[in-house]
Amino acid sequence: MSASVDTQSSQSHESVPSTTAISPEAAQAVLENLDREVARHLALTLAHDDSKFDPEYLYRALATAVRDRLVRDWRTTHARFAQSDEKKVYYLSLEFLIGRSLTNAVANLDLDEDARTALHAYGVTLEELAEQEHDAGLGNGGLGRLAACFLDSCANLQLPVVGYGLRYEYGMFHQQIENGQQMESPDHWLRNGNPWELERAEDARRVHFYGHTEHYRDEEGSPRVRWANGNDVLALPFDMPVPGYRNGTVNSLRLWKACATDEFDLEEFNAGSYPEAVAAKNLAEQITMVLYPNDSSENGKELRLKQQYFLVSASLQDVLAQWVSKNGEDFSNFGTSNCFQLNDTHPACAVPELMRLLMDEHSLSWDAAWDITTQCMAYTNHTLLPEALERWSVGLFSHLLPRLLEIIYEINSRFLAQIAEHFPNDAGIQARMSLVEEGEHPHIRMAYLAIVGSFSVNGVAGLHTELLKAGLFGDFHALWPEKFNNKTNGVTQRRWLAHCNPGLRDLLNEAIGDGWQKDLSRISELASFAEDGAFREKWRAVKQANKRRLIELVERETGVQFSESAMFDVQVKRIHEYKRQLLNVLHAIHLYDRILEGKTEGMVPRCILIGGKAAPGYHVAKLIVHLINNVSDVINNDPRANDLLKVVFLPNYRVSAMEVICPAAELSEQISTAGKEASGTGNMKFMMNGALTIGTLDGANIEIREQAGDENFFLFGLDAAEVAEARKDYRPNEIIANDADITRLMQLLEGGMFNESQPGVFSMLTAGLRNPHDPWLTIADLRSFIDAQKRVNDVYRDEDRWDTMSILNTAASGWFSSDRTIAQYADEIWNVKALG
Ligand code: 26W
Repeated sequence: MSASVDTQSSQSHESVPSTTAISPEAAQAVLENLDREVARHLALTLAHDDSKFDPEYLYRALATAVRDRLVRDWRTTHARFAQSDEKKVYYLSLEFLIGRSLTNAVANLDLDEDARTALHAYGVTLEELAEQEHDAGLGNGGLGRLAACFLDSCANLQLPVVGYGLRYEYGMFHQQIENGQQMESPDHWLRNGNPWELERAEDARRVHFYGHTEHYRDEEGSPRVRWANGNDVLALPFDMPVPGYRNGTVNSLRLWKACATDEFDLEEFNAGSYPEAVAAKNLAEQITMVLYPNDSSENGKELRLKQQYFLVSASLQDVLAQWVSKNGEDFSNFGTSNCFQLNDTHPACAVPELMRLLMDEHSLSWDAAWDITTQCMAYTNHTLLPEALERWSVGLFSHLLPRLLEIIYEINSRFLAQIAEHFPNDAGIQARMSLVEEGEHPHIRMAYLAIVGSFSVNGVAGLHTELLKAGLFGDFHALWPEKFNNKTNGVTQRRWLAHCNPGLRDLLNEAIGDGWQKDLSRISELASFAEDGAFREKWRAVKQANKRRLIELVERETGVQFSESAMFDVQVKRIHEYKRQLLNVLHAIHLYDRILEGKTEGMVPRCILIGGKAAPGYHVAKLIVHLINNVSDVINNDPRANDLLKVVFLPNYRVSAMEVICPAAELSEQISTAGKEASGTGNMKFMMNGALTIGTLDGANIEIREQAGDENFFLFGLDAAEVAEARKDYRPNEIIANDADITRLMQLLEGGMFNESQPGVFSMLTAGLRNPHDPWLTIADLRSFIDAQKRVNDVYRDEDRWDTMSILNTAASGWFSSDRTIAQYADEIWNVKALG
């Protein structure tokens, strides 16, 4: 190796010896037309023999050719980022639910025409080829998809933001339905390689686990701590490009893969024989093997804590190494030049880990390190469900991360002294606010750790933030009101409108120009077309075409035929009791009951589509999936119901399925128990695509209704305050007995109509509905829901009125662009400017 290479900073991606350096511009000039590049990659990069033409190869060739075109802007964006002294942001998340990348890159680089021309010769369309790509399903649901939308918006706004996450070998599990029940199988999304990632071995980091701490004095006599005798695991980064929309910016998402270090094998496993030692690599590599499929209850597993610390430690070391290579050991401006946004508490170990790195590795004092840490950490909460709040057992912590636990204890003792002073007369407050939940098995409260270590705490919709301030984090809000703020979620209109709904995109472009793709507030101009008959015709034609696309998907996946003239009534999201898929099923049974009773006058044909995954260990959620499938079987096989009602459970709901579903939906079901859904983001995708919402006053539904107008939203149910009140004296059995419709539908359900061969399988669900302590108050909202659905039915009969409402919903969706959300994070939390 030449001396000139040795002196290059190992941090710099630009570290190419000068004799062979190729500027990004020069590299770009080498590229030929896209069709030639595709042919070249097929023949040379992939050595594909095109006599047996394979679409999988063609996909890879096109993806590689498109990626080559991203590289110039990627390199210049990276260089600008590395050189700039402006503040930078790091979005730390255990989940990035990216979906597919090909068509997104094609659209953002404006390569649509070129790609179509290139594919013409192979007789394949871009849409067909895009189907070859496996979804990158590195997330569970809302929180993970939000992270992906945020990265897209940061690139669109040219903000200096890097995403940091884990490169799971297996993403969200694949869901199949057998005999009505959910079966999980592994999702090996990387099996055909991933053309969108670049491995950066030169930036590998080491992450330490287990061992113990040693306190000693350095040469100057200062007290120091070292973390000794543990195991190291190597963190190997893979970078994925995040292209901005036609603006020359390509940001980065850096995903870490866990690898064994050589020492790990040889020192720790020397006792065994060589093959066992090599096999032991598995232990280290397990860390990033699989995404945990829970989205609402923490399970306290050691491997999960390892994942969290692994992400946090590798990412913070990465940022610090870049800082040191530029600024040396001077950290005086670090806190004002960097911001870490914690996506829920999953990366909350960042607080003690940054303290550790600054003190133990860079010799800062506690006070200096604490000032920096609390200057640059910001925490987003995504859930009010108590069972989803992370608590790690002190025993586990001290075993796996002994140095971090010491630091957490020190943070806590200083914090408790502070609150004793602030609340001198409140005896219980220390125990309530302590970072350590005492008891036989003490636990660390990760949300409290995140709040104490951060300068900003935000909720994800107006109601959610208010409930956090008044309830869950009430004591903290009393102590530090200025820390709390709201950032209502959003979604990227580029994927969730322009890409997934090309018919509507073209119609919008024709009507109001294409400015909305970069700035969704422009979509309000659409409102002036709401009463325009000719425009409504076109609007309807687009929806019908999208419905035909969904009809094909449903038929392919389930064998059930939806009718184009029926109303498409859709609920897709994770299966959870609080999201009340059960309420939707009860309504479906009610409609079926009316059909059986012959009371169908004025009834509009409906196709009800439900999709979503249940956490593999969440028994009740799996039972709900089973019930939906059984109800679907009975109704779809009853000729009496045929023309009026279909119910389908669509298996394996995922990003690429939503791209077909939301453009076709007419009614969006957002029916959670008020106060439980932090925000929702599916609700926004449906609204953008012209669906009307039937919903409770929960999460961002409240803001959707405010934007669209009460008259363009189907409201039902108790609000959050009424829910709290109703719980005090809730008598579901009386409600059932006093309502003839509800009595009859419960008779169908409890009489075994949907489980003839399996008596009692659903009794847990029906008992839950009848339980006065049912936390979800499903029966309390059922009458109001049935009535609201009747209003939906009646409006749908008036096509023009429905389409006007639909247009007005899309026109009012500008607020729900993640560009707006990210602009608020940038101004109000991060204090960062565009690096144009
Ligand atoms: C520890 C297990 C676990 C894993 C994930 C608990 C909780 C989660 C997430 C917080 C669940 C989640 O995705 N929450 C959703 O976040 C969305 C984005 O802010 C919101 O729109 C949804 O309302 C919220 O349920």
